[in-house]
Amino acid sequence: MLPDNLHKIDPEEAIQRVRALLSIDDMLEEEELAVRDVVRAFVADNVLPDIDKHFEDKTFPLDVGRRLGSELGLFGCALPDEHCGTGASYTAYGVANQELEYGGSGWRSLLSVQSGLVMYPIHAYGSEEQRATWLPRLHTGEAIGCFGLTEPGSGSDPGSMRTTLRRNGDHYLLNGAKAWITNGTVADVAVVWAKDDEGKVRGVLIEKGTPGFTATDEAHKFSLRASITSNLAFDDVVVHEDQILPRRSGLGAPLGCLNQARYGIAWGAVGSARYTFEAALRYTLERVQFGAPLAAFQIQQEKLAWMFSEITKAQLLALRLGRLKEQGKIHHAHVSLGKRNNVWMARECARKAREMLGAYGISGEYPVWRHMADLESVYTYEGTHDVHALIMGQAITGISAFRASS
Ligand code: TGC
Ligand code: FAD
Repeated sequence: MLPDNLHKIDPEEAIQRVRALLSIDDMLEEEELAVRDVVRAFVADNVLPDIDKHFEDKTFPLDVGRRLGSELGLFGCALPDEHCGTGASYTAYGVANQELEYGGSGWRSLLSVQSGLVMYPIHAYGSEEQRATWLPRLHTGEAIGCFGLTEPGSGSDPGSMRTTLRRNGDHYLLNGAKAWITNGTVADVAVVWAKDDEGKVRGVLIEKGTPGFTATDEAHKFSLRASITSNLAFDDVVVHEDQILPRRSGLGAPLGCLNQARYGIAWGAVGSARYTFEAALRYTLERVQFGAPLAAFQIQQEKLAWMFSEITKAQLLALRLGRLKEQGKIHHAHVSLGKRNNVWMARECARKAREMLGAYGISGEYPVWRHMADLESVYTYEGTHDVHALIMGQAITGISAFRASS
């Protein structure tokens, strides 16, 4: 028989109470709250019901994914561009990432890649013609894009890429390979980074079906299974001048895109952490061992208090980044701070939640495992946790520690 006071706690009521305690609603504008509500409803109706099945089957429902564009207008929504911008604030865009990653990291990946890694370079570095051709279709989700920077031999060090863009008469030839590319096999357009004859990094737009361009899916993957990850190969692909992004060259061009996507991840990770925190709270209130709900034991409460503290700090950090971005004051070291801290925090929350659920922590019935597995990719892509420490270290000290000294 349980003591009376331990019977009375309804997990759903507890979750509502904790959501109110975590709330930063009074720091958000009306439009930002409206975006949150619309994306939250979309996730409840269209993502949560079958994401675990997609994770198990290693599939992603792209037709539903396109609706982030056609119905919600999220793709590229914060870009100040007549072809796609909706006037949404960067904070509204961040909040959308947070709500999507509550559902799953693969859903936030779709938004990050499409908006930050495909639409941003076309908007910021593209010609007027390239912008008019691609941005409207990418905005509605009619077209899907991918971003090819990483190669089999070049990950954290993209400056060592081997893909080349060589002049050949009145055109160029693209040769090389890209690895671990989100949405590579389904993309209508690939933004590919390659070195030209002078060794300068250039961005080129390659359409699906171009002769010499092939894409295949990554076969063995235990993380981000409900997301498409591909390898791209380029064998003497003919590239015309109008496919090259004309307004920026050098490694800073792709890195500028990463600032956009990393910003979205800093917000998204908070959503994932909220999911695993709520799962742990629900489980420990329901599960009775040694005559009481697990939530009544001090060790479990300490873990919940840790998650609550870190989620609170992380969402304040994300909001700070949003406001800095809107004021044009953000430095890429701020973005590294947000990506690094918030993904670390979400990964720790997922691990704690998994252990708090005991055996159920590895079961698809309580999908904490899926978040935990997906966060291993998020911790690695868009710059690993340690690479972001080095980026911040360089900003703090003025000394680059990327290369081993001889
Ligand atoms: P370094 O010499 O430091 O910099 C080269 C040039 O780039 C400039 N720069 C930046 N510009 C804009 N934004 C940034 N964040 C920048 N960081 C550096 C820099 O000023 C310099 O410009 P210039 O004009 O002097 O030439 O470069 P380095 O060779 O020492 O390398 C360091 C660096 C920054 C590349 C490394 O720290 C790094 O970031 N590595 C991580 C690579 C990465 O994040 N790859 C991500 C691939 S895309 C992906 O993962 C998508 S996942 C998608 C999904 O969500 O599903
Ligand atoms: P490495 O660079 O080989 O690093 C291995 C380890 O060494 C890491 O722990 C790293 O922190 C450490 N390390 C590296 N350099 C240093 C250093 N100087 N000092 C100390 N430690 C160091 N890429 C794209 O271009 N487009 C995409 O759409 C894309 N999507 C992805 C989707 C998924 C699911 C995954 C897993 C990856 C994706 N990537 C994508 C690739 C991703 O960006 C790279 O995996 C990432 O940049 C790390 O590169 P790497 O895997 O080659 O690791």
